[in-house]
Amino acid sequence: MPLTQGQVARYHRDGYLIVENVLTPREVELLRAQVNIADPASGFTDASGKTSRLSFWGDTHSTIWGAASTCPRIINAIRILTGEEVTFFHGKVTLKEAGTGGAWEWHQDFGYWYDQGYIFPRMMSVSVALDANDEANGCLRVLRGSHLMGRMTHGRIANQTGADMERLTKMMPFFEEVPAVMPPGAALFFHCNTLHASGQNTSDRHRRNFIACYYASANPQIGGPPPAQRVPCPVGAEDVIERYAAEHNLVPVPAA
Ligand SMILES: O=C(O)CCC(=O)C(=O)O
Repeated sequence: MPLTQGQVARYHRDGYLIVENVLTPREVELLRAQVNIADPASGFTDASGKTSRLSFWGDTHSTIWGAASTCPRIINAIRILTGEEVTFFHGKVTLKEAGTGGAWEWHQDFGYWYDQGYIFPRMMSVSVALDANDEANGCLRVLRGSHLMGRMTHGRIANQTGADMERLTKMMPFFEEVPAVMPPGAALFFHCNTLHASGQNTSDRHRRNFIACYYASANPQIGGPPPAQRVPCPVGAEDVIERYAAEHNLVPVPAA
């Protein structure tokens, strides 16, 4: 899945890029089977009290999510879009349950990664749809081009980190708000300063996505290891997800 020059240019102009068929239907089914809907551990509450669930992973070898973070259709796109070598940062599975899943407030990821000491916003994420993402089940929404204005002040909104809403409300008319409507297997690549949010899941369908985050290996971090010691994110085999599943006897779950 090489990106075209046009796609790369659109990413730099808009701060995001949606690409379909990044994962195959079988890869999606294998990953979806590993989302633990019953896991009560990881709720993030929005301003109205509804909850989205997140589970995190921190390496590229001990889970199928780590393996997926090294899938060449993902990691090579990340390297092309950042334009430099990248290191795996962390990943998360987001679950918005049918009917009850909560919203994510407007924020930039660099709004809080900055507080972890990263000097430059040379960091980005990919959110891969494991279910169809649409407005009814709370798809991600992005403000086109907002990555170009730099980092906003962030604070706490319920138990999430959100952008300064007083300023953002006045800024919104200057941007186009784009819902990231995606079929399963599609991916939203987005810059760490792109403002994004997502609504509540008012549908009768779960919304499951996995998000993998990366930083430029040469991006210094206050208190972190020297950039020269950073390990570039491995690039897995084309069938890295299927191989991981076969080695660990994981079985797919067809779409509901
Ligand atoms: O998955 C979503 O709807 C939003 C998640 C998000 O914005 C984040 O984890 O930073």
